[in-house]
Amino acid sequence: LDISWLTESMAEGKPLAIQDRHRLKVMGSLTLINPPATTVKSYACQRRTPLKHHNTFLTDALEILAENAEFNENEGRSVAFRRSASVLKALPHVVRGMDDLKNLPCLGEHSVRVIKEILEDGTSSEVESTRQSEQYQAMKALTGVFGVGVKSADRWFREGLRRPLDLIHTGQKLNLAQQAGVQYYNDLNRPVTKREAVAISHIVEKAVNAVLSGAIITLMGGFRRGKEVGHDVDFLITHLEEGAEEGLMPKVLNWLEEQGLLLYQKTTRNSYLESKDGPARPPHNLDRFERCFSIFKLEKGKEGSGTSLNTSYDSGPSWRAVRVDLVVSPFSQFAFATLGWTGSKLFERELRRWAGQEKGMSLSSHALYDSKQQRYLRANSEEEIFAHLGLEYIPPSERNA
Ligand code: DCT
Ligand code: MG
Repeated sequence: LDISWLTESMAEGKPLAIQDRHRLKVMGSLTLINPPATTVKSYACQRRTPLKHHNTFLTDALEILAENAEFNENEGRSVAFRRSASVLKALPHVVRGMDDLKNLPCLGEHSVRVIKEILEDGTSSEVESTRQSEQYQAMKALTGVFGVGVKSADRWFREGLRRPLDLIHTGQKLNLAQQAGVQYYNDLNRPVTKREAVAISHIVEKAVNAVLSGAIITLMGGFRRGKEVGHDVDFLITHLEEGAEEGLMPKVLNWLEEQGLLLYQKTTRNSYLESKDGPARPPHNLDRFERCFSIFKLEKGKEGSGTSLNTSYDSGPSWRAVRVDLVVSPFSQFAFATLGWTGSKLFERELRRWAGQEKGMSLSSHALYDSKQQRYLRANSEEEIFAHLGLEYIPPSERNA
């Protein structure tokens, strides 16, 4: 764009000639037509992040480093890589050069270095050596066992264990969850499809309806955000009549048990009491509902719409194991529970950070507390919670941060 006529007039301090004023006006509208490069907001909960995006070649790499930082119990580093990856997921275009990163928030020095290397050489040496490292591979395999966290996996790694079966061969003492984790390792590491999630929904609906009429059962987690596969199936159960949901979980589990549909279950009781707990935010905001971590036995051909023949299983046993999480929430907390259980994990984390740092509020899956007003803010829908937080509403399908 040649604007020498404008700079010359300005340098000479002369008023603009009529035709130059016209040219300036046209330029103004051109600027409107071609707005400056995409602006990206700095909290993930302020952005729309679709499931499919343009930069997987970069985000996969950054997420390996995030995962490895988790294996090393370096949470700060892990979150930094996850935030960088998340910014790239929200971009409406492919990142082709370093210029595309200008003005983007949350990109730390380390992430930028990794991105630069990938853009220039096609791969990052740090990411590749991490991917191939014995520690990363062993930690990935061992934490891939249901019931095994980073601490146990790390201890076993130091003792020379590498694979889930090593836990059995070396006679490690395993709790019930871990025993089930090893037993069903292959199934539980096979992605759960949307079809299978729907089949499980039907089973859960049948179980809940058998013991309480009028309950509302909603599919949460990744499937609510539009994912085609997941590592588990998450359900939130409530009832319009506050209190009717009390005692529901054991009855549902009994029913499932009687039908032979449960391979494993462990329930934690609802421990949230607003009056007692006050606004204090539990470190993990999700662990205070009546919640059941379970493994379902899903029969072949039960997924899909009633067809008994299913070509996706040609061999193997007549059923597969599927991880299912059930959560029961009182209706007054249902909007908060829905928001908290939809994810993604980073989106949730960023919502809580936004609430605390920008609004002086405390958000959990149970409630929203306004510290300035010193009161709880009620909400009957996710939209109302976003409004309380001064955020534009982001639908579940765009919370894939
Ligand atoms: N969640 C969270 N913080 C955690 C764990 C979970 O905010 N530490 C929320 C967000 C998602 C929801 O709970 C369900 O958790 P997951 O099943 O682990 O996540 P997901 O998004 O459903 O992933 P996947 O598709 O692999 O099951
Ligand atoms: Mg899930």
